[in-house]
This record gives sequence, structure tokens and C-alpha cells, in this order.
Amino acid sequence: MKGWSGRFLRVDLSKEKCIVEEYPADLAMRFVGGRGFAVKLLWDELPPGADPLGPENLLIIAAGPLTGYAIPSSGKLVIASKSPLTGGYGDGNVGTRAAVQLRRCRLDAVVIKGRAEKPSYLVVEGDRAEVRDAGDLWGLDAFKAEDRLLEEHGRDAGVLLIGPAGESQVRFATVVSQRGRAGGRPGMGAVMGSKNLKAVVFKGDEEPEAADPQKLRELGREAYREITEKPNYEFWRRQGTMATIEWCQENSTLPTYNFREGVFDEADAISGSTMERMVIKQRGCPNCNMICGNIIYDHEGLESELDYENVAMLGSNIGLGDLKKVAVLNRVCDELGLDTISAGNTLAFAMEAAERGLLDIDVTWGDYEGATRLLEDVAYRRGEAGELLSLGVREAAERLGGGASDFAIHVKGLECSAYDCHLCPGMALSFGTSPIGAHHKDAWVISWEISTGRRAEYIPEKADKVIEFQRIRGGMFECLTTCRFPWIELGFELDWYPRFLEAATGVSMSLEELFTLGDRVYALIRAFWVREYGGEWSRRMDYPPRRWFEEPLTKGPLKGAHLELEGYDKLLQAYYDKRGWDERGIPTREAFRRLGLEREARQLERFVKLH
Ligand code: PTT
Ligand code: SF4
Repeated sequence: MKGWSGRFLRVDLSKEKCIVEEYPADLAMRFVGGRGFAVKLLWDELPPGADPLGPENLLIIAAGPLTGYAIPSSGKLVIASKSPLTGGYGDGNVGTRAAVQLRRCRLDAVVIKGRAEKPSYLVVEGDRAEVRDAGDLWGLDAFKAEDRLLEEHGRDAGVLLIGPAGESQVRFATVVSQRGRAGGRPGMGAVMGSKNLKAVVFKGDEEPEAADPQKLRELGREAYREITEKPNYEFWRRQGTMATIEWCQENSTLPTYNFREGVFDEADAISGSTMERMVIKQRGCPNCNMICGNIIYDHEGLESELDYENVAMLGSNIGLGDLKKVAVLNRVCDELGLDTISAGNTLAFAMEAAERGLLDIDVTWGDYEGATRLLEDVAYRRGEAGELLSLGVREAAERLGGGASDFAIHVKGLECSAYDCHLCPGMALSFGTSPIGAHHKDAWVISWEISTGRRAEYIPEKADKVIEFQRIRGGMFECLTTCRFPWIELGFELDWYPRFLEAATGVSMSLEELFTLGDRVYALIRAFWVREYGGEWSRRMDYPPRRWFEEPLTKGPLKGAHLELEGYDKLLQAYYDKRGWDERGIPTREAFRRLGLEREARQLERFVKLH
């Protein structure tokens, strides 16, 4: 095979064994890479009902067939596992040198199981892989530990690692890289911690072989040039994702006070324009010419890299209107290895619980010192509140009782990312049906929904749009693992990707085929959830948070707005119908057959009757 190396590294930490194996070409043709490989491996190899924090869980690091080539934004990989936060499929996409170096080791993925006896890290250097002692790294924050590893293995090594939160298995601990890249929101960092695995280091020595290297180089050059010529390019380089603060405020979708409101009185103070005046430098992922990580000095004088989600969740959502202080919370999350989105939700949940007298902590809205303290308590699972909140808002609310579940903002246990949906039924559906819980990455339809005339309409076109985006973003981009920003932010056309793929692999796949790949991956991820939840699975798992239905906005231009349950249910049904899923949200036998998943359907029938 060209483009694909055709090799996985398999690591058993319990036995300290590392073996390289060739995988069948059919896997590449049907699942392509990244998320596709991850879900197929989890489906085939993870024992059903496995404890996500037990040694049997698999941690999968998977690149795609475009990863590492000199084409736009190809420096990303997917990290996946059964999630300890949701109990279902979990993954994240990280832009990191580790992606490029993984491929330079002539590997497409690493599959890690077992549990090391003592704190360890994995080093893959060219063809050599070994598990080493990480005794002196354990306990260090993610920045310090990465610095040490780079000193040891060279500054060009690629590192994925966890901070103290991953070590103590906080359910929303994430995997960090390069001081400001992070991925695996649904607790991929906790899975690493449960395996006693502090870090994975890659350092390769061979370029991945392409089917037509000359053609790929030419396409790459042309594509980089085209990106810089896009009309929005200069603005993007200045603000990156931070422009979204102003846009959300204007459209009343900026999460505020634990998603009670969609507007924040101090939005200007945390906006992209405010940030522009503070930026000291920029940072990005490998192979990218539209880098979007904006770095400022935070309130403590240290560097912090800002993104929209981080600032909204640790700013307006907790009532904090000071960008430099928000930046401290953001940096602390990176150092500790906590997912910023879930951290912002968890802080807001705790503030509201305290306000209602359900939780005995001294932290109020906008309380920067209190929030910083609480983040540390959570990361180290210190004290009663730290321990409780380390479980994520779904479980913390269940344990607290007293109606706390009414203000726990999540879907399937994953805390919502930063879009208030009191009047965005389409975006609410996107959160409801996202394959990892409430994350925006698969179907960010909110911009389309608002720009096409925003009404409380529950029309099937919205379900169609969610599916269209899920195919492109959640399917094609997550399997190729390249960044979707050139397309979604600058309008870099999708038909570049089949061309890149053909030059890299020699395999011709049309866009339509790449979208079908998305459907296949979605059906299998859904099967995974249903298998793991068994009798507890129901369509209610696809509902967005109760607050958006039951507690109308109290201020701003959309005062009084809220979602309608009946309308949402109609929209969800339209979504199921279009996908060929039954009224429980489970793919039918026919839907599985159409996607070439007959065998998987038969396996699923052991757990649930299919229609
Ligand atoms: C992503 C999620 C996001 S989505 C953000 S900001 W965003 C948060 N970033 C965090 C962070 O930072 N530190 C931290 N401790 N926790 C964080 N949690 C949050 O994680 C990211 C960019 C961004 S910035 C986005 S939207 C796009 N995401 C892509 C994607 O998902 N797939 C893809 N093919 N391309 C993408 N391009 C963009 O990449 P998760 P990154 Mg990320 C510091 O990880 O788990 O997917 O959650 O990866 O390298 O940081 O790039 O406004
Ligand atoms: Fe990374 Fe941003 Fe470039 Fe995407 S646009 S590859 S997230 S730096």
C-alpha cells in the first residue's frame, strides 16, 4: 500500500510488549484512518462492557492517509477509547508534531492495552518501540513533563502526554501536546492515567511513501497558495476562532451563567478584538499556513493560547469578564490536563449548586481565585467537592440530588461545548446526535441555522443539514484526520481532498464515497454505544439538556425563547428516518447492510433486537 503504511504498533503495557503488525488493506478501504480505524478496532477488540478505566480498555492513536504530507493542515491525529466520562465511544482530534512523527515511524496507528506496573512512557523511535520508566515525570504538569521529554528525545520529537488530572483519572482529563494543543475531551487523558502511561513519544526517520509524490507536492503548493488568497484569510490570521465571541453575543448564543443566558454583559472584555490588542505571538499545528493559536500574557504574566471554546466556557459561562484572568484558567487547564470545555461547565455547575445551597463551597460567579482553586481540587481530586466534580456534571448531579440534574449541561455525560441553544433547534440536534456526547465538532450547523433566518422551526431541512455536516466533518475529516478549518472557515473546496487522497494512496474515492464512509463510521459508533449501554439505551440519550426546554432566556434580544420538546422529537425522528435508524435511534438491519456492516449487525443482535 502507498499513502497508508499498512502497519499498526500494538503495545501491551501489562506485559511490556510492543509488536508491529500489518493490517489488511480492506480495513483501509472501508475505514480509511483516524476515527474510522478507532471505532473498528474498539468494536472488534474491546470486550463488551469493559471498564473504561480498567486494563482491558484500548487507547488508540490513529493518523490518516494524508497525515504528515506537505499539504494544508495535515498535522493532526485522532485519540480514542471507550470513555470513562460517558461510557460510550470517545475521541478527540489533536494537532501535533506527534501526528507527523507517528507517520515517520511508518505507522498508521498505535493500539495500547493493559496497565503498566509503575508510571511509564512509551517511546517509538523509527522501528524501535519500548516502554520506559516515567517515575521522575509522574506528578509533573504537562508543560514541565513535555519539556523534560524534549530535552531527552530532541526538540523535533512529537509528544502526547497527560497532566496531574490524567494521572488521578479525572473523567474529563484530556491529552495535551505542545503547550496548547489538546484532544480527547471525553476522558482520553484519564484512560492514559489508568494505564500508568504518562506520555507517548514519537520520533521517526522516514517520510511516508506516496503513490505519486510529484503530484502530491504540486497539489500541496497550489493548495497552500489558494488558502492565502481566500478573502477571509487575513482576518482569520488575526483572530482565529476568537471572532466567535462577538458573533455569539450578537446572536444570543454565548453560554452565560451555566447556559442560563445567551448574552453576557462583559462580552466585549473577552472578545477577539480585545485579544487582538494583547497577542504576543501565534502558534499552530504542523503543516498549517493559517495557524490560529493566539498567545497572550495572562494575569500571572505567563503565556496562554486562546481559542473560542476555552474563553467562552471559562469566561462568560462562569461570569468572568476579564480576558487575562480567563487566560490563567485556560493555561491551568492545559498544565493540569483538564478539558477546558468540561472544566468550564463543571465550574459553572458548582457555582450554581453552591448558589442553590446544594454544594458546600465558597466559590461564586466570576470568582477567579475560587475557580482556580477549584480546578486544582478537581485535578487532584482533593476534598469532597474536588472528588465529586472530578466525575463530570452528569454523575456529580446524580450524586448530589436535589434537582441538580436539571442544571447539569451535558448530552450522554459529555458537557456541552460553547453554544447556547435556547433558540437553535438544529444545533441542539447536532449536540444530541454527536457521536461522543455534546460536542460541536461534527455538525456546527449553528452558523447556517442563524444565517438562513432564525426561527423556532423544527423542519426536516435542519436534520438534513446536521447529517450533511456529520458526513463531512465527523466522517471525512475525522478519518483523513486533517483539520477542517481550511474548508469551514475559508471556503477551501472539499474536492481537494479526493485529489490529495489519490495522489497519496493511488486510490480513487469520490466525495460521495467519502460521505458514505462517514455514514458507515456513524452507524458503527452508534452500534458501539448501544452495545455498551444495552437495556439502558433509549432515544432520550439523544436529547439536549433540559434547561433549554424548561428555562427560557431571561434577557437579551431572545428573552423568553426556549426549545419545544415536541418539536425536538419531530426533528430527531426526521434525523433517524433519514439515516435509516429506528425510533430508538438504532440503525436497522437494512441500514447496516447498505453500509457493508452485516457482520457487525449480527454481532449487535446479541445485545439488542434489530428492526
Ligand atoms: C476540541 C476541543 C476544542 S474545539 C477546544 S477549543 W475549538 C478546546 N481546546 C482545549 C484546549 O486548548 N486545552 C484544553 N486543556 N482543553 C481543551 N478542550 C477543548 O477541546 C483545535 C482546533 C480547534 S480549536 C477546533 S474547534 C477544530 N477542531 C477540529 C476537529 O475536531 N477535527 C478536525 N479534523 N479539525 C479540527 N480543527 C480545529 O482544531 P478535541 P487542537 Mg482539539 C488548548 O481536541 O477533543 O477534539 O476537542 O485539538 O489541536 O487543540 O486544535 O474553538
Ligand atoms: Fe491547527 Fe488552526 Fe491550522 Fe487547524 S487552522 S491546523 S487548528 S493551527
